[in-house]
Amino acid sequence: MVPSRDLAARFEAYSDWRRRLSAGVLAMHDWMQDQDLADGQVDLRVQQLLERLHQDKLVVAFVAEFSRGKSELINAIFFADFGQRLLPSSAGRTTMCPTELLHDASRPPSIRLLPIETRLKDATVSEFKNYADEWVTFPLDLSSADKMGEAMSRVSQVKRVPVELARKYGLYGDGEDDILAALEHGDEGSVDIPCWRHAVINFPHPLLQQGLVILDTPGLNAIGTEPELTLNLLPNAHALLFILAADAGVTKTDLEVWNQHLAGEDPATRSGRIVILNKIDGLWDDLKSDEEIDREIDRQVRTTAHMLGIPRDQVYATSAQKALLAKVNGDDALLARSRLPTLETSLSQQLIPAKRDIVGAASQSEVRSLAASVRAILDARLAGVTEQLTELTALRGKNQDVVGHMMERVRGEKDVFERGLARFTALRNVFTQQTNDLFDHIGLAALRANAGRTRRHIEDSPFTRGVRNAMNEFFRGIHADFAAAAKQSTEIHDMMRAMYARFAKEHGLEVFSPPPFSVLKYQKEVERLERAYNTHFNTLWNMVSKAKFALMKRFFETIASRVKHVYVIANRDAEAWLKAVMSPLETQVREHHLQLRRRLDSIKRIHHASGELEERIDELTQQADAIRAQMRGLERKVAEIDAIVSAPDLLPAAANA
Ligand SMILES: Nc1nc2c(ncn2[C@@H]2O[C@H](COP(=O)(O)OP(=O)(O)OP(=O)(O)O)[C@@H](O)[C@H]2O)c(=O)[nH]1
Ligand SMILES: [Mg+2]
Repeated sequence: MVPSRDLAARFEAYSDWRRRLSAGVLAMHDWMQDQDLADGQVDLRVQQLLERLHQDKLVVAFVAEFSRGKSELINAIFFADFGQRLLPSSAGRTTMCPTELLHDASRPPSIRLLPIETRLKDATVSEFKNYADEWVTFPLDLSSADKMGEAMSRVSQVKRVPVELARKYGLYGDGEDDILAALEHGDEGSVDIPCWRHAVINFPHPLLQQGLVILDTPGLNAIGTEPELTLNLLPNAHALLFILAADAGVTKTDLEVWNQHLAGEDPATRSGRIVILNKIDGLWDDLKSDEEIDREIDRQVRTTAHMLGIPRDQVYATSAQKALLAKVNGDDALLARSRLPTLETSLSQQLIPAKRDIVGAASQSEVRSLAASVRAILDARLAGVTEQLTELTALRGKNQDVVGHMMERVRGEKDVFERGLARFTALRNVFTQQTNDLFDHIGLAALRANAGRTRRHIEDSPFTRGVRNAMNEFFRGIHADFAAAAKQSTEIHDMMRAMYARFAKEHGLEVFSPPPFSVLKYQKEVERLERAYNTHFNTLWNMVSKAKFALMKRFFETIASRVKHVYVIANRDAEAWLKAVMSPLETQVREHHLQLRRRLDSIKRIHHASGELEERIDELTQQADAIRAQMRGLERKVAEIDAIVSAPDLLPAAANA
């Protein structure tokens, strides 16, 4: 079995697992609906869980200096089936813009390109993704590998423009370390720049259809000019593959790329990093024995690991070019010699199970919390029925007077409770007010105002100190927002906890302790952005002298757009939390009210016709049994989902061999 099939098989098994998990969740939801146990809140949460499972992506990014063989490696691992090179790969700078390969079934196969001119506008690449008219789209003809290769070759298109214009785009400066210093210079005062800022290739490759997203990046400092890459695409990738070339060794610029984009401060975030020492075919020397060659490769691998400060087994030696050739020609011996199979196996073994664990744990915890909310309703119902049963059983053989007395008591209880409902309504009003305050702190309006202020400050004072102050102010504002939100949510939490305790005490309801809301996650993410900003600020500032301003503004817009994303998630989470805190109380109140009415009802009936007592006791016993059966049914559904989550992969036998 060819190991790229192993990657495909594992990925297919992972998708299959996701499908089974979705089916399990769907079955649980169907059952809840059948049993009349799903309300709007449950429906919504199930919907969201299914969507998350469906859209789940695995992003693998290739990062390196130019000409190390990123594009060739992607061709060899993923696209050898096409019998030729799909992504352009050649000596010198080839890939000129970040290129995402993915599959989006809602669009026809195509390559979409964002013109470089958009660098003059404030919006970020992710924002542009929402506006189809900003992109130039070419269809992909899947029946012809030649035509596909031709369409994909556009990612290396350049055009000659006056130096002044390149400067405006933030692509050209005067210093020695110009971003694109290696660009071809034309006649006096002109320079070649990339035609496109970003490319999205949409095509139905089996792996991409399963949710794999490949990110190919351009080498040579170009990463730094597109903040979208540094701040968004790379940090969010599940795996980063860093490529070095055996013929070049670890150069100064390789180290710069590594330190800026891959090294990371936190060892935990370094887990998805894989280093590839490519072009080992350069060491294949006919005058040396295989052992000598292996020793030489091993020596280079050790040096590389040492220079990057990583364990030796995190470095994989390969020849992308020979692997592609071998796969195209079906030459197994050459493929083995290229060592690509070892890399592919380890990629699929490390990446996919880790991803599966994360998705499985998240889904399980969501299912448990859903089941718990349904269980709480069932518990309340069972408690109500049991109480009625006790009451009625005690009436056996009692005379009408006693029954009348009891009716009065329950009626009194019901009246007291209904008067208590006024307090519940008052609480709802306070809750709504506090909720509004919470959203004032972390609402998008607050962020918009803060970003607007920062933009003005940057424009008013476009110097190092001015920009730094403005940015520091921006982050201070955000931290203050989240601190205020934390305080507000604690107040809400305290109030609700007190309310639950009081209801439980006064009406004999079950004590529920509402979950707290933590803003730590958002604060951490903002801190990460702030760190990224601090790391890249100086580099950017020194890189371009004249284009500084345009670049800085774009840099700020990217950060602002990431922060906006954090706010959006925080808002969504806060909304879900508020529901989780309030709706059990609403359910408790509703159920309790219903039970009081039912109790009163059945005693009334018995009061009027005493023959009904035994009949009513039977009825209630059956009801209690039915509720218990529902509880068991719910447990079974959760156990079924647990079993799916932890089931071994359904790998085709050959992939395990
Ligand atoms: N000998 C040899 N050449 C290779 C190997 N892998 C890639 N190359 C060649 O190296 C050159 C650069 O490869 P690319 O795939 O374009 O490199 P890249 O990292 O994508 O470069 P940019 O797109 O410019 O950032 C091409 O001519 C490839 O054919 C290899 O394993 N062995
Ligand atoms: Mg390339």
